[in-house]
Amino acid sequence: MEEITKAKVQQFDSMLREARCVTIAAHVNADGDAVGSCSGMLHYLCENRGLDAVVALPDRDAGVSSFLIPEEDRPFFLFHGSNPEEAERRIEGSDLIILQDCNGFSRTEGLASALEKAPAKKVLIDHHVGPETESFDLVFSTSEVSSASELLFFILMALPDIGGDAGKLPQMTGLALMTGMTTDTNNFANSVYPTTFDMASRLIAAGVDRDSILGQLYFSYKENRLRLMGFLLSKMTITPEGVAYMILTRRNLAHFGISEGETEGFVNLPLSIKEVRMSVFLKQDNGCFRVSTRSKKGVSARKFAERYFNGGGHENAAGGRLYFSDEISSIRDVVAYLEQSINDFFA
Ligand SMILES: [Mn+2]
Repeated sequence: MEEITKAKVQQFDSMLREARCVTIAAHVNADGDAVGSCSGMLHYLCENRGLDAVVALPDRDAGVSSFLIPEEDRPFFLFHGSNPEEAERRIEGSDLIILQDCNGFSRTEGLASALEKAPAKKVLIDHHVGPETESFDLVFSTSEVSSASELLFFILMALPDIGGDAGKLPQMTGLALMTGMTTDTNNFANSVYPTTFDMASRLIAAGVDRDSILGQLYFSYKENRLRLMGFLLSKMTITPEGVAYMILTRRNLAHFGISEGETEGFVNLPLSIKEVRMSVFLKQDNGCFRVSTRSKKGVSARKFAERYFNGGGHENAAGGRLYFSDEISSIRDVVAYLEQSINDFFA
């Protein structure tokens, strides 16, 4: 992988050798890749390097990715959303900060100012476009990988103590990185590169139990999650431009007794329809709707999210927000804005 040069690996290795107190962070609304890459790094730093390392996330908890945090790991995960002082104190006292799965500190919301101000050395490991390189001492960034977990896997492989032997990774690191890659590729359905299969193959050879990961990710849902999915699909709108959209309100969630994090993946469903070129999923949040966009080749979900929803992301998988305002104050207004945006985008 071109991004992982000898010089950068050496620099990272010496940063780890000099570090005493490390904090690993990732983006808000942490997904499988964010939690997976953080847990993967955490176990490597603690078990193979003997470092004092913790993960700090902006959220209240790890939501659907909680299975990646077994009981004994909980003390090593700080959630700013539920205990801001603890997370901020830790960041202030760190001498190395590693940010993963986002292109800059602004994506860490509540953690951002503490991370920016911290006197620590800073490393970025990410697969999104537009890394904020000026905020970091060392940057590993390429969008030619499936996930931050995959990029981290190959960085670890290049470190002298691992020497390309995935068998030398802590067991939990292998499991966590495989999980992050699996969720970001939607189980090998998108953003898959030759290196992605290489990583999977080497981790399986090293004993990672993929069946148990798939069991946790895809065969452990609540009945009502599927019923909510059915409800939303039955109300889905498909525009003449081939854009499918679904709107999830707080009331829907309450009615089905489902948490917002459990609707992860819903946005992908409409793409199974031949005529659908892009899918847009809106979820009601505090004072806004969170917007997810997914597209097929030839349509840019990223541009759509950037242009109309203050967002960004990957070419075919992006997101943003639609804030309530004087003009947009009801679901009807949201639908009108969305329809108009779609019209404008394909005009
Ligand atoms: Mn990711």
